Order: sequence, then C-alpha cells, then structure tokens
Amino acid sequence: MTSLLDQPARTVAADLTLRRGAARVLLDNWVGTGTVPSRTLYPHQWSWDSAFIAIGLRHLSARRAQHELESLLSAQWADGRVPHIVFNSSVPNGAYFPSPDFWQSSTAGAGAGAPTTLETSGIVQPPVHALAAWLVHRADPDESRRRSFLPRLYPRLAAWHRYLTKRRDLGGGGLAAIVHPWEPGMDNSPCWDAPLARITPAGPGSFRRADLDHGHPADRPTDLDYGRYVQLAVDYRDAGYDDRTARHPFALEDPCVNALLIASERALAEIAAYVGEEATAHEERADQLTETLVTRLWDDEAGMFLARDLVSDTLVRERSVAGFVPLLAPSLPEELVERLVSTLDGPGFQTDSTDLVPSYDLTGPAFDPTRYWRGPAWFNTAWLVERGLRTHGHRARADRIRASILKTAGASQFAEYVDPTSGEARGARSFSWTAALTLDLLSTEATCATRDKDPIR
Ligand code: 9WN
Repeated sequence: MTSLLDQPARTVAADLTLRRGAARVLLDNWVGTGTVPSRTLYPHQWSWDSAFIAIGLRHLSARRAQHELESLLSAQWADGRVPHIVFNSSVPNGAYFPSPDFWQSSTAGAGAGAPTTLETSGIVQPPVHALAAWLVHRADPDESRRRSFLPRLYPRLAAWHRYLTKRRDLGGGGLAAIVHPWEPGMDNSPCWDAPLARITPAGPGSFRRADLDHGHPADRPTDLDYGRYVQLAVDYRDAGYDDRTARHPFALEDPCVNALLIASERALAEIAAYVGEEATAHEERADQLTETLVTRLWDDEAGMFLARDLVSDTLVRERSVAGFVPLLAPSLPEELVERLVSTLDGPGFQTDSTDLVPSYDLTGPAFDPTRYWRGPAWFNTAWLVERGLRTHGHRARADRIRASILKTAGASQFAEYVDPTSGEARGARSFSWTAALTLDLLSTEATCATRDKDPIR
C-alpha cells in the first residue's frame, strides 16, 4: 500500500496547488454566515471547528473570518456558555443527530439563558475562540479596527471564560470540567471509557443516528457509546442545562481543554489591552491555570498530562494526544517540556507513516487505528502540538509535524483524520479545519521562527 508519506517533496507549485485546494474547501463549506465542518457529516456550525476555521480563513478574507466567530458568538447563552453546535434552521432535522428537537435549547435552556431566536446544543467545546479572535485581528488590524471587531467580541469572550472558570470548576481545584464526551471534541477517546461505563445507556430504539448515513461504522463511535452520549445529554437537558443544580455523573478535567483555556486567556490579555480593559487579571489567570494544570493533571509515570475523573478523583491512566497540548502554555516548567517531547518521540506516539500525532497511545490497550479518537491522527491536534513545540523553541520537531500536515492534507483530500499506522485517509473528506489549518501553516511560514515562547503570535 502506498503511504501518503511517499508523495513527492513540496515545491512552490505544489504549495500553490495545496493553497488553492484548501481555499476551495473553505469556500465550498461556507454557508453565508459561517462554515460547516463537512457538507455531508456535519451540516451545522460547530464551536471549536469555527475557531480553527477562522484561523485559516483570515488568510483568505479577514472579514469572513470575523463573521465566522461573530456568528458563533451570537448564539452565546446568558450564562456565558458558547454552545458546541449552532443549528442552521434550513437544514432538515434528520440530517444530523442530535438535532434541535433533541436539545430543545430555546425552551429547556431558557433558565440558563439560551437564545430564544435560534437553536443550539446545550454543551460546549474547547475554548479556542479568544486565540482565534486575536489571530484574526492580527491578520488585518485595519479591517478589525474599522469593524470594531475586538471591542464587540471582548465582553463575550470574557463571559465565556468566566463560565468555564467559575460555573465549570466542578472539582473546586481551579480547572474547567467537561460534562459530556462531546465537550472535549474527542468524543470516543479511551480516556472516557471508564467514566462512561458508569452511565446506563439510552435504549437503542430511543434515537436514530444520522452519522452512519455518511461515515463508515468502523470509523465512528459504537452504538453503545451513542446510547451513553444520549443519556447524558437527556439528563443535562432535563436539569435545564443548569450547572448549579445538574447532577454531573460524567465530569472530568481534560488537559487539552484547559491548555486551550490558558492560551486563550493569554490572547484575552492582549485583546483586553487593545480595547483598553484590564489585562493583568487575564495574564495572572493564565499563569495560575498553568500551575494548577501541573499540580492536578501531570503524571510522571505516563510522562505526560492525563485527564482527572472528578467522580473518583483519580487520574485516568490512558495516554492521548490531549496530554501534549499543554505545550501551548509558555510558563510550563522546562523539565516538563522536555519530558513531553521525549514521550512524543517514544513508541506510544511515533510511527513511520506520519508525523501527525496519533490521538491515542499506539501501545495502549484500546488503540484502534481507524476508529475516530481511539488512534487516528487528526490535523487540528497536530497543529496545536506544532504550535506548542514552537512555543518552547523545539523548531526542528515542530517542522516535522508541519511538513507532515502539509504533505498529508492535500494527498488525503483534506481528510478528517488518517490511520497513523498506514497514513491512509479516513472519515470525511473536504473537512474544513484540515483545509483551514493547512492554509494557516502555508501562510505563516515566515513568522514561524519568531513564535518562540509565545503561542499567540
Ligand atoms: C459531535 C465537528 C465535530 C468536531 C468534533 C468531532 C465530531 C461530533 C460528531 O465532529 O463530533 O460533536 O457528531 O461526531 O469529534 O471534534 O468538533 O467537526
């Protein structure tokens, strides 16, 4: 079988073709106010997708990138949460499950401040938005100033972070918790297996999956997973999506979510200073979150960060790509940075087929090369690890990931993910964040060397 790594070396002409291909995907997936992750599998607007998409779109049109974030944030709830899906009312209910009639946000979420004029899900995704907003602003500061982009976004982004740091500090230890496997964006990661096993699944006849109309069953979560996802969401909905009163039988602190919160708090400090608001509190929060992340989620034996299960108050002993994302924290102790790099270069995360990072430990008991977040390598997490490595001056290591992203993206038709053992494309094609982040790497070559110690440049 031919691996994607067997493609010819990059040339200026190849880069141009890649850039055009990536731009084409983003143009095709734009629906007027925002971008769908995939025309087939995901026909609405997703939260962390939109942030990654805006980071790429800024190189095509800063205004469109601003619209991407603005439309997402216009669906923010009064309690500060940014919903993980904003539904497009012109898409039929059966096109995606769970659909608006399942979440019932405008009615069930009324007490938590859900919008009344549009429908959303009731859960959240990782906070990449302030980072994206700052990068979008920097791409065209004049256009940003003309449209008062940051003054309009700052209060929303600040409220979003307050929701995560206050309402979602379920463990009381100072980190944001996730309450559903869809929230970290790594839905069926083996990290959730043990905590999820406690949840009684909804009956198979009580819902109909739409993902299998487009995705291969071997690439997707199982029916049993879906039964549990549904039950957790139904219980949260029936509690009015109110974190103060909802019982959260699934609650974890995830290293990727919290690392993105750190990077975004740092971006928020820049945004605050730009709009004339107090910036120090954001900087201090970023440093405090970094210290807490180390105290609560670092595991010496694993050589990386792990998720903490708040129900049992123990670390989940499964190693996933989420554990490398804290490289984005500039004040991470040097010794931990070196440990993370050596774990990344170890047998758990190194393959001959690709330098994209497998989503789960290749030597772990649950490793599956094709099933979604149980092994396949994803482009967004590779982009995050690339940025994290560069933050700490590991340029050569970052360059390898970067080259692999560029080589694989076009050859895979901008796939959703790849099998890390063969480099073969899996999941949806023409996937928006794959195209967007490819475009970003192609466009920021010149500034790569200057990003050291600063993930938000
Ligand atoms: C559920 C849209 C989203 C991504 C997630 C990815 C997948 C949804 C699904 O697609 O999740 O939110 O239906 O499987 O896991 O990271 O944001 O691209």
